[in-house]
Amino acid sequence: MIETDRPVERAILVGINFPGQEERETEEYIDELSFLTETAGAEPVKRFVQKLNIPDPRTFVGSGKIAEIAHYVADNRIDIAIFDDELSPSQIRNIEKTLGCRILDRTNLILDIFARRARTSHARTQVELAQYQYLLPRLAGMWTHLERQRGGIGLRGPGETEIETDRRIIRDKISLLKTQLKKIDVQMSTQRKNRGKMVRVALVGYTNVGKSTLMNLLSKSDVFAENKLFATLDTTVRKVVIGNLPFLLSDTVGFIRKLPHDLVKSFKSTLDEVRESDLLVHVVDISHPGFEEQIKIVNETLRDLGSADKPSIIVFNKIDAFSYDAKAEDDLTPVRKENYSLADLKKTWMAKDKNHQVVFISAKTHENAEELRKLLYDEVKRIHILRYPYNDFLYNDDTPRP
Ligand SMILES: Nc1nc2c(ncn2[C@@H]2O[C@H](COP(=O)(O)OP(=O)(O)OP(=O)(O)O)[C@@H](O)[C@H]2O)c(=O)[nH]1
Ligand SMILES: [Mg+2]
Repeated sequence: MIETDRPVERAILVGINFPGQEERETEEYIDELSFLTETAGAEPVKRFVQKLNIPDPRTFVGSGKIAEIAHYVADNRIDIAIFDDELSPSQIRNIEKTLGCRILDRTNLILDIFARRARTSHARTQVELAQYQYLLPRLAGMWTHLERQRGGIGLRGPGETEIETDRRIIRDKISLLKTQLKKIDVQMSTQRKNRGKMVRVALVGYTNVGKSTLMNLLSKSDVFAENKLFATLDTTVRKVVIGNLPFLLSDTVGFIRKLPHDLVKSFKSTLDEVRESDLLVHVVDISHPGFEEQIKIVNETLRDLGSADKPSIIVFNKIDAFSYDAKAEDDLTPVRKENYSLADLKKTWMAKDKNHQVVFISAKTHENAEELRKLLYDEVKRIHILRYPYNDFLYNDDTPRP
């Protein structure tokens, strides 16, 4: 892979602190936006947060705030302003006019990262479809932008015509990509059917929680893992054997807060792996301060995929990186989230979630990996017996267990 030596673009981040949202929460959201920005290859230079009930319909943040941001942009050589929510076409137009730099919203940023990360033609086709779908309603705004760059020549009439031409080209492109994806879908579903009688287990979870690292640990394979968001876009499937029991394990794209809807739709065949699996292994990064909200978002996304009711195991990963503020004995202030120790969290989760098996591990140091293997063995065996009651050649009670 050749990286070109473009100077790193300087970005500012803009978010809203909505009613009912703690400041700490908003900070965490902007932290994530900042991580996304770095993953996309730009440098986050400054953050602007405003308390608002709803986003301003014209400029997302209020007019005073946008003027303050405009000053900062002018004084500090800012290339891009990145907004934490999806902007409407007219908001993009208005903000661009005021700030005079490139405007990106969260959706656009995520699409950009997916586009950079897509390696196979399948992933590229899926991302491209989502990108065109995002672009279609926003063409008018882009045209104004081009017009302005040309110093206003071209006037209104011809401009509108060109938008129509562009729209038609993009619509054609969208339907072409959809046809291509349908073909790929058919191929992939045939491939999946040919895998024979094996229980299928899917690793799911928020992005960057350690799914690929866990895949490598369990399958002794070498899947790409790194400390960036969306390191994995394509699904990898490996045969794993625990004790005498083989099953298929798949690693797939991670979820995130406000995952663009078009992206979820166009990643249908990638996510079919999740939809068609027999068991979900929901990986959670317990060292992340927002892990509880991440669990919620993953569960919502699973519900969207129609996979919320599948049997699942919750794996709390990264226990080696977990830290907490131990409270002194004589400290009488109320216990807060950050005062919970790992033992406290274990107790709480096991009590709270009686429907799921829970295990605490480190995919990095392999701590408790055996406990997870044992749990997987039991669950897969249970499902295997339910699904293939007459197929008992895989094990009998004399064979060794892990
Ligand atoms: N400290 C610690 N780091 C871990 C652990 N497991 C994974 N990591 C690190 O977390 C980062 C993300 O790991 P990945 O395995 O790429 O995570 P993923 O869930 O596959 O991420 P995406 O594919 O980007 O959604 C990497 O830098 C890993 O080295 C762990 O148990 N402890
Ligand atoms: Mg991964």
